[in-house]
Amino acid sequence: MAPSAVSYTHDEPVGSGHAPTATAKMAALPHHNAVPVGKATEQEAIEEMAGKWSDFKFKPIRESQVSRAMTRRYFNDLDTYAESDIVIVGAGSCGLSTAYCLAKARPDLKIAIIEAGVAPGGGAWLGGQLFSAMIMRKPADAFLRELGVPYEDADDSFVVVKHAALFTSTVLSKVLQFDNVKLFNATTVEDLITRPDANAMGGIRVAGVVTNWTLVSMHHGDQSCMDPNTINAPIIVSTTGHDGPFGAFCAKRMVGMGGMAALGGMRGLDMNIAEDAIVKGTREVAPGLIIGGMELSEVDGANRMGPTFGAMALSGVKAAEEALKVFDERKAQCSEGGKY
Ligand code: AHZ
Repeated sequence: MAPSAVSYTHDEPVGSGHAPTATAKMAALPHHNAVPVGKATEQEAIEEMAGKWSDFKFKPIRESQVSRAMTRRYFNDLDTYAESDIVIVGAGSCGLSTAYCLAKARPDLKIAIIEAGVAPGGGAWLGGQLFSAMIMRKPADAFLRELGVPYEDADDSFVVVKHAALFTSTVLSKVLQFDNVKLFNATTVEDLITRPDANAMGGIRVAGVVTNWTLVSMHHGDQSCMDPNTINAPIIVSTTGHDGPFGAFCAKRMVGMGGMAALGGMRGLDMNIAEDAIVKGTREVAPGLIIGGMELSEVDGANRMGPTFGAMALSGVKAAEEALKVFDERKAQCSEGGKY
């Protein structure tokens, strides 16, 4: 269970000209001891090493043990997640929030996250214009409390996390601790798996993703024939952000295949309109494909909100809800009579 968040307020008189100081200390989040899985030897506490560095020695290892310890697990994961229940494309603030809610609600589902970057987190490592603080408009502070992220209750309308990286590292670490989640980073979704569907626009529904190492994906122009890999899944949640070198990927691909109408294109910045619209609009845009976060602004022609992140968190909460609403129906459609 997530540790409870502690918020802090400041008691400087408004307009005193001083930066607000925390009266209650920032919460010291409990640092749980790591729990080893498959404990092989007696554990040593770090304190026991103190002052004994001249005799210090790591346990012996052969290089192939390291290679096998990594590759066996990775290839086992590729095998396990080749049939996933839900694939989340993009591990930005919206994708990670979606993953947290889904993994917590349904420990029985296999959830794969595909992230093009080496570092998951998307645009949520900094606030805005490379500043540190992350602003979340209320009521998205509820998600911070759920995660146990400390924040400053600065105003009636919004709260402040002292560094965006505190939010991102916390949600990321919680997501990765769920047994039913696998993050494949440095991996790009470069196409969608589709199936015929007479009732859907363009006659197709989405039934999985086509992946490749991002570095390979980036070199299709100058290296020939580098075929991809695939993951079958009844639900894809796409949160690839607004248009850019990688952004809005699934929306653009669906439009290209006639599975969705032309993109509305992200509009200029209006925080008030944008955040409500993204949360409310998060939905299944085509059978099997849910779009949330800023990718949705490209679909709906919604405004951008810039450096305020409440909508990304709550769009993730809603994306998870929408996914679970249609999961059973899409899974039945994708079972294909056990034929393929
Ligand atoms: O690397 C991308 C990023 O981490 C990843 N991604 C994009 N295309 C991908 C693909 N396969 C796999 N084809 C892909 N991964 O998706 C992630 C998107 O994260 P993000 O932070 O850009 O999107 P978000 O919707 O979670 O948050 C957007 C926050 C805002 S609002 C805003 C503005 O109004 O200007 N700008 C940002 C960054």
